[in-house]
Amino acid sequence: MSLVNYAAREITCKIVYYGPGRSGKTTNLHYIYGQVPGDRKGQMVSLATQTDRTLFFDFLPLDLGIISGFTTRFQLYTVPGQVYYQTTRRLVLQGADGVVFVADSQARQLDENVESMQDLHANLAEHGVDARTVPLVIQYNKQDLPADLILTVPELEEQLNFRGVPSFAADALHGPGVFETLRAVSEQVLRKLSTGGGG
Ligand SMILES: Nc1nc2c(ncn2[C@@H]2O[C@H](COP(=O)(O)OP(=O)(O)OP(=O)(O)O)[C@@H](O)[C@H]2O)c(=O)[nH]1
Ligand SMILES: [Mg+2]
Repeated sequence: MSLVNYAAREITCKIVYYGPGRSGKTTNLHYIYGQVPGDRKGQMVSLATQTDRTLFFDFLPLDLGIISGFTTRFQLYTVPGQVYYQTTRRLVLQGADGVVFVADSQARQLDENVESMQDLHANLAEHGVDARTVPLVIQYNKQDLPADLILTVPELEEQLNFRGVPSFAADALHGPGVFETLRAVSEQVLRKLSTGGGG
């Protein structure tokens, strides 16, 4: 739920990176954190297990500067992808203004991607949100892996992109696709806000 403070002319939006375990959600935030200048970001908070799996969530506040006269801030979150953390995922998703679905392009992860996409829609419904109205962008991550291990973008589109939302091939480890994805979801969120669809 975006917070709009008209008196202070400030907008704060929540973007949630969703997807199956090990698809690269935390890696996206690390890459963004590493690229954004110090005066544009707050401290990144990661709550992870010793083996780097997200335990609760990651959090990264970003300052986008002034847009249409409003100081605009985005708060990026990741959910823990492991099936076990269903309750946490639902909590972190609550109040999201936009969602990035990070898919793992590896062929053997196809079922996990499909399940996670269904899980996303079930959890949005649980919050009483019509999934078709939530700004959503899909990222096909790990496209840097050898071609025999991964599905092509058209193959992934057919399995995952029923709404025909914007989608991007990515290699979150090295950067390609990371900011394209963030920009696309940001634009959708701000467009929805400016047309009065924000809550
Ligand atoms: N080759 C390659 N590896 C990646 C890419 N993105 C992430 N990885 C690796 O995949 C593993 C999992 O990445 P994470 O970012 O921790 O995955 P996650 O989605 O946050 O996982 P959970 O927190 O368990 O849900 C790590 O070893 C990353 O280095 C990518 O684009 N290409
Ligand atoms: Mg993680």
